[in-house]
Amino acid sequence: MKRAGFVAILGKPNAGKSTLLNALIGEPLAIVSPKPETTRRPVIGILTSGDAQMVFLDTPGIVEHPKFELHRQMLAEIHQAIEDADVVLVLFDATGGIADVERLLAEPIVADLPKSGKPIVLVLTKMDALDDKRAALPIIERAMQSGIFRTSVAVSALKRKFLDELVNVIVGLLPESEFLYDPDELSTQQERFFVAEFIREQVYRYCQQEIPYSVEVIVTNFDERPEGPWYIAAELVVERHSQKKILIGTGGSMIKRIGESARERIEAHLGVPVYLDLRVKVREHWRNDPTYLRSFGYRVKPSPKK
Ligand SMILES: Nc1nc2c(ncn2[C@@H]2O[C@H](COP(=O)(O)OP(=O)(O)OP(=O)(O)O)[C@@H](O)[C@H]2O)c(=O)[nH]1
Ligand SMILES: [Mg+2]
Repeated sequence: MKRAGFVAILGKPNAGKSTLLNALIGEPLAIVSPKPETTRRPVIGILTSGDAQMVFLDTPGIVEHPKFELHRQMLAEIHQAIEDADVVLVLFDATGGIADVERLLAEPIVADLPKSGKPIVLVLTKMDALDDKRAALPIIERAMQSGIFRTSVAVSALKRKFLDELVNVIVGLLPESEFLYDPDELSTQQERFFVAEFIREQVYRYCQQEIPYSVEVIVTNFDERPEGPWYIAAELVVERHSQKKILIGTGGSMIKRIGESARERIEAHLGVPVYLDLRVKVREHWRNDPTYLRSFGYRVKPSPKK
């Protein structure tokens, strides 16, 4: 008997959702950063193990106070992932305290999860960062009191600890089904998407303050040349001219550093040499502009007529 289904990974920004997705599928597919609000669009990662196939949906973090249209779009993606899911994982950083878990439980998205009728699993992550593992117990106890969760599992995605236990729990909750995708597939998303994400990852790595949050990456050319390196061109879109200056850096030093690191990451992923051509463009206040967001591929609904 085979089992298969979609598994949404939810949680606050920085909880470790993308790291968990990568650890589960064994490939650094989703971008990761110590800065919050890294993931903006769901990342799909497929794990086929024995008679079970799990299609994981890594989602953007649940932002407490949405400030931009982009944030509202990220929240819409979370709702969509819950709708698509057969099983929902809610991640909590085990180094957080009781007050943090209370805040997570009070989030409307989390509090409303039981209405979905889907099995919800609490996943305590970053257990490696706890000196005293017993500190996790009151957190689990408080979360389980809410009645939201079917069960709980404590893991470390970084150290790949207790992931088999988590997978066993998930498999037990999946519906009986034939596999949804080819067992050799890791994702269903286009390489263009991952390339844009890998570039954005380096912006999060090298740039500070508001710059990473103000950058969107658009792949404008993806030429799989039969000979020589593949030619990939991308635009880094910022909100202001001052940000463009910082992103380019003195004598182009910053954009060069981002480009070199991103190229290495892209080459490792695609397995071919790549020529990466980056340009910086200004699109004022794109994070709050539905037209820009739509042109960047976000599924923004038209605003209601005033
Ligand atoms: N010690 C430790 N750190 C972890 C673990 N999992 C993730 N991290 C770190 O936590 C930070 C955030 O990880 P991400 O995977 O980007 O978190 P996320 O929930 O996807 O964040 P957003 O996409 O911003 O919502 C990174 O610095 C990770 O290295 C873990 O199991 N142990
Ligand atoms: Mg993420």
